[in-house]
Amino acid sequence: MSSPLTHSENETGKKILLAAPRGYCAGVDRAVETVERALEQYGAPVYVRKEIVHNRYVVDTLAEKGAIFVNEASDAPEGAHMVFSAHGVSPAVHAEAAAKNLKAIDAACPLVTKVHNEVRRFDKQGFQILFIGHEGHEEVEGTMGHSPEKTHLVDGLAGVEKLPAFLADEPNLMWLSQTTLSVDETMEIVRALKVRYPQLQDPPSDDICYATQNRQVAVKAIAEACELMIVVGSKNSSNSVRLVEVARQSGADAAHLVDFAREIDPAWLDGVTTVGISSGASVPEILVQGVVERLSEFGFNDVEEVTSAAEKIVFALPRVLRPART
Ligand code: 10G
Ligand code: SF4
Repeated sequence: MSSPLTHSENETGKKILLAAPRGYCAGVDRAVETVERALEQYGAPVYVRKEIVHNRYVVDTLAEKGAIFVNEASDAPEGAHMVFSAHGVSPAVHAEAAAKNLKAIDAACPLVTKVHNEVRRFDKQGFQILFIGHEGHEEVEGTMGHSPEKTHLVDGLAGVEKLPAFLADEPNLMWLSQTTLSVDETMEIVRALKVRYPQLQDPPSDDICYATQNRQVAVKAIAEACELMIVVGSKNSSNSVRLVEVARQSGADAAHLVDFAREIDPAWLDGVTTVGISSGASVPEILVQGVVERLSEFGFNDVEEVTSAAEKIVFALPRVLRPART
């Protein structure tokens, strides 16, 4: 999408590089549509456990349509419709919902469910699992909840030292991870784990999902050319925060995370000719276009999209929300 402007029309020389892929992944698209369809099918209110995805705008928009966001399944009234967030939940949360006769709809991304299944499978096969992820994140709580006794959290490189001593003598050790981590940082942690546990086995497939990986590669492709990188995303969005880190590590002079265009500080643009833009997997494109429009007020009118991968993956909605076959 190179701008049609000639050099003389765009004398500022100021340029925007738009990373692609960016924004919504297939799991987020499915989860947001799950809440919208549930509202259409059952009427408001529909309860949602935690933020359906970690994006302020998405949550506020769904709340306006009649979704009620609660912290725990038990916070909804008896018998209500409840959607579980895209980050996935543990069996204990399903049990809590059943105890209140909730009509639960699980919007967990199928790629998170894949990790849940791996955890259960390796637990059954007698493995202890070193789970790389961020403490307190909903996905981590949900995934580790599928085998609370056999999973051990590794949060960052510092987490390697904190693992219990008995694991050194454990012959069956496997590592798995949260889906939205930095690929480079995770590999660094795995190398450190293998020094400490030479018997550690690799999982059969990547847990860091295609969307996380593609967005990081796309940011790396433009970072060096950018004096400033703006990543659109919320502060509690793990994958969005990772994009800011990747931008800094890959050569952008500065990188900032914003929920909305209005948060851009004009001082960030002092002396800047090339701004990179990306957005996390939970971010609607309308917010990115808001940033492009705001930057045009500062003379950034030349927009070039730099595409490093094509994404075609789409996930079917939860079965109860699919149209009945005729
Ligand atoms: O990046 P995190 O996990 O914080 O979530 P998000 O809602 O900002 O983005 C979508 C990713 C997931 C639903 C986690 S699999
Ligand atoms: Fe699924 Fe990956 Fe999106 Fe998470 S970030 S919802 S795992 S596609």
